[in-house]
Amino acid sequence: MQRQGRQEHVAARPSPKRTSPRRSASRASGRLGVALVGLGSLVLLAGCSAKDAFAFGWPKGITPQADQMYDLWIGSVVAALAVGVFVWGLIFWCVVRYRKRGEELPAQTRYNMPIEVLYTVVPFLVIAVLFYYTAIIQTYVDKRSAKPDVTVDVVAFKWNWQFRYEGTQDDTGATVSETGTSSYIPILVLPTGKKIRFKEESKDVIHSFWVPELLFKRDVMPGFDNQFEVTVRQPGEYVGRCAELCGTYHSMMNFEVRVVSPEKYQKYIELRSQGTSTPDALEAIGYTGKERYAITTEPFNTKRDAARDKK
Ligand SMILES: [Cu+2]
Repeated sequence: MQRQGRQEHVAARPSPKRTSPRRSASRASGRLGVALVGLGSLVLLAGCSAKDAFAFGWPKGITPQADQMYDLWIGSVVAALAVGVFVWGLIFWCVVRYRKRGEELPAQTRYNMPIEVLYTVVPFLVIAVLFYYTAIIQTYVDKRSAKPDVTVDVVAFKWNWQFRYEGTQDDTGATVSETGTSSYIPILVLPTGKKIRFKEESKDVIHSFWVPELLFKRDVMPGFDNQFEVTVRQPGEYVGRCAELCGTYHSMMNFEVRVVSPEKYQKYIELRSQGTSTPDALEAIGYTGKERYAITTEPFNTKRDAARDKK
């Protein structure tokens, strides 16, 4: 009979080999190794370089303050990974070593004082170390020098910015300043390697002064004298934004920061003091053509019915 034949065939098959626990444990650790190598390759391929991959997602900053924050981030991630790998290791080891082999339960361990003390004390130590470094770096990032080299008054209003260079005077006797409008992006020119203090002031609601590359933002609050200080290492053009939802045109409240050499900064301020316009003063320090105006962002259409008109 056909049915019988099939049974015979099944019976003739060699019985599956019993794998020893040690062999299956080594196979499992082999698979784990392959998975980790795969994960590592994925991280490396996703980043542009090894340094990017080992930044663990931390963006690049342009200030010494940002470098310190990077160190804190790396330290925290390494600590988290060390704890994670240890815990995952214990879990996988238990899964393989104590998997069910029969009806008999393995030895049950409870109230093991050394272990309980260990897993109370070690997390406390980890948190204490992280807290210590967080406090140290936060204090460093928030530090203000007795005498900054440049002080900029940052005035936020719905929905734009005004920057005033303290200690300067233009041809009308007023402080050299830069004010944005809905058709003009304000450009804030700053020198490299100098201690720059920002003094914030809001004319209406809460805004937030944010240049992503500084890896820092501080709220601009009515009635509060919020300040902070940075030293910018790298020249370049950086977009600045309002990072606090402040109303209808919040998303359009952009500005640009131009970081130039101290000599160019000095020349720019001198020209502005003589009454030269921002685009002309920028041209005099090497920004020509379209670069006389903002290049990292552009004025948005603030007409409320603009979207409707497009349809
Ligand atoms: Cu705002």
